[in-house]
Amino acid sequence: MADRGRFITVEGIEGAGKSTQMEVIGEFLGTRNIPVVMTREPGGTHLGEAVRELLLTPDNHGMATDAELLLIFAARAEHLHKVIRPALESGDWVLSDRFTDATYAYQGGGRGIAQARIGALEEWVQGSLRPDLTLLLDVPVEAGMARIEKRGRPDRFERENREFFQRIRDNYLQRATAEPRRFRRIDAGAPLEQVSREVLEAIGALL
Ligand code: T5A
Repeated sequence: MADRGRFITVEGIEGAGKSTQMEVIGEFLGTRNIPVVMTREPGGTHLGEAVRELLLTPDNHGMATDAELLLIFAARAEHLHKVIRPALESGDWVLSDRFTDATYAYQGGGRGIAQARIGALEEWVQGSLRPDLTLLLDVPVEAGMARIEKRGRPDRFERENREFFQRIRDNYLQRATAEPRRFRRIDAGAPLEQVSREVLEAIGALL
């Protein structure tokens, strides 16, 4: 049986540079001939992408916070079942743009849902599976927002106020401090080349 692949997640507030760094990591692993499945949450499966649409459309303004939380974990259960676990078991690496730390940060820190309630769902849906490495691209809220402001119509999350995103950033930072072995915090307000260099250093350490 192949060795289990590595599971890497990329986290941060909007505009932190997650998509940009996903590409950088994907290219790097490609040059090392490491098979990698690149995916995202919410999403990554047919069902997950449909749930993503429900979560992001501003038409669902005022969604109950528990409905939001449960939709995210429903999409995650499908993602784990169809994509993440099979890939890891076959020896592929999995690189996910967001995972459960985003739920603690957004639904916990942002919306105020108790961490223990999120923890119960995490246990139910994931069992003992956790990422091997989580890259926290940390950027001040104003800087992240400035990067995404030029884009078109803001989604349901992007319409929230600065305080919401500040709570999310704070929650991510607390989690990174609490789990220093899994997290690598990277100053994502720095120039792109520097961020990419630090990201690849962290990935290189897994090889
Ligand atoms: N969500 C998700 C939850 O609430 N709970 C959950 O459990 C999960 C999984 C998903 C939404 O769902 C929520 C959180 C989110 O609101 P998303 O598309 O995954 O949405 O996430 P976004 O954060 O919205 O993605 P963004 O595209 O906004 O941000 P990225 O990917 O972090 O940023 P990126 O790479 O697109 O870069 C943005 C811009 O900045 C530039 C890029 O070129 C680009 O123009 N940039 C830099 N500029 C200067 N210096 C740098 N170092 C730069 N890095 C990138």
